[in-house]
Amino acid sequence: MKQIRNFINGEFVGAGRPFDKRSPLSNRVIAQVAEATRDEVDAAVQAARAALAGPWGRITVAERVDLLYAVANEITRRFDDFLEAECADTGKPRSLASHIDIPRGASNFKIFADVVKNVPSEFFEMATPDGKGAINYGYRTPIGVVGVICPWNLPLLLMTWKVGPALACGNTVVVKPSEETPQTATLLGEVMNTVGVPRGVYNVVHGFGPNSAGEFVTRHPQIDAITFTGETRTGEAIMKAAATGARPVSLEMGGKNAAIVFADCDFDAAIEGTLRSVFANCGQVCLGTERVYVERPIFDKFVAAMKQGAEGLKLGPPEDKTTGMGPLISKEHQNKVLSYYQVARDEGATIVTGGGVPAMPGELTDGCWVQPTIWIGLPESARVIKEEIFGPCCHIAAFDSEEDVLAKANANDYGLATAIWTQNLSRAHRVAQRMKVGLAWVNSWFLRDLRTPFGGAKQSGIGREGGVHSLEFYTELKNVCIKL
Ligand code: NAD
Ligand code: 6OD
Repeated sequence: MKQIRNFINGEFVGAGRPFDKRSPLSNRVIAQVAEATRDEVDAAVQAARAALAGPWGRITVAERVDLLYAVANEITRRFDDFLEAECADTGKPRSLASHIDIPRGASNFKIFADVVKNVPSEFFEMATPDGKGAINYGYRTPIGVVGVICPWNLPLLLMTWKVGPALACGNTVVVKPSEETPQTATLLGEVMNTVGVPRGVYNVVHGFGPNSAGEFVTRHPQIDAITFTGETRTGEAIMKAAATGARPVSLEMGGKNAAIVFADCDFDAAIEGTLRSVFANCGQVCLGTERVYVERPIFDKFVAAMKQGAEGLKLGPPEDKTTGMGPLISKEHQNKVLSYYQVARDEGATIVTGGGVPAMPGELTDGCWVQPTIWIGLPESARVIKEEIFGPCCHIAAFDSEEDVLAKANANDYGLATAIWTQNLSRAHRVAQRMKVGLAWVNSWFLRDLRTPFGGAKQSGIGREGGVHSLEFYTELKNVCIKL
């Protein structure tokens, strides 16, 4: 049985109780993970503090940048190891992880190395009464030891999305991966050692949230800032923990994203993009679409094409090249998604396709599989239209005007992302600007330029990360005023 340990001060350790990691494909135990004790979390924080005061705090930006490039290159060199670990933990298709998760794991280090190398600081010259003047410049310092709390849906991608900029800015980190996906964060510890990142810069502690490693990290008084991706309710708990000591938080949280499809869209592109945004990663993408609004003249044709696309998705294991969709992450999450499938039936939905558990062969029989599912016919007040499900499902509704669809699409507590499908350029801008979200895609979905701001409005998040925006969170910006 594989043993997965904590990575503290450059060493793999594990004094705590082990817990089981199960495969989403079969529900069989595939590894034992060492749950970090409170003392181990404290040791990780102390190691991170020592590294900050020691070698990591002293190296030049150029040396730091070289190390981050080396990390990225080593991830790429060990691509197959990362791919195998990510697919084992999540059950996601290799075709998906090899295109998105692992390459982004590497590029998240390069982009932020480039940012810190190339972004200049601000400078203001001012007049003074004595006529001699003064100058002001902005000077950035690391914020300190950053607690990084991660989810399970895109484990390496979302963890490095935070660790990359944190390290690029000169901080050290204590990472708490999701209990469901411990492997790639641990593997990254090996990479850090191989390329010579000083001990204590990157630490990993495994475990759960409340009364476990997650809470031990977020409540630790020597954690200077907390960056989190996960459910909104968890983000609220973390914000409360961070209030003690008035520590800054960056929160990337839940979504209930709407796709808006106008009758003038490129129909095939809209279908392809919407199928991807609903079913990619088995619907477990925070940016994914769970509400689809389609202009009435093309509604029936759109629903029929979505049904055909969903029914054409082949469910299967990661290594099968024909697999279009894997399982959900866990039995617990499968039960949650299936409970929403029941809620939709209770609320009177018309089930266009799916709604249950597929029969899977052999060792996949007991895995966390659900059918790709589409509903129509529900009122906007229905729970499956209001609440985040985080599964491969959507409700499709017709709309009659721009005002109509904007009112419906914006009537939600979340505000993460939207995808707008139209060939009318003016309308595209108008609707994108009026959607209350952090990210609006037009004629695409999940097209990412890592220099752009990423984050959510309303209950989907606090703050923006990406490009220079990450500097706002991961550094302390000081103004130096010099009287001449
Ligand atoms: P989750 O909130 O259950 O867990 C996330 C992490 O928080 C895990 O590591 C967990 O152990 C830890 N945790 C839980 N309770 C804690 C506590 N009290 N204190 C400290 N840590 C705690 O989320 P999840 O189920 O892993 O991920 C799915 C959710 O993440 C969905 O809601 C999805 O929308 C959201 N998400 C958002 C984004 C984004 O960028 N906005 C990206 C991916 C996922
Ligand atoms: O692309 C990214 O940088 C990012 N943070 C994606 C988040 C996806 C949510 O599941």
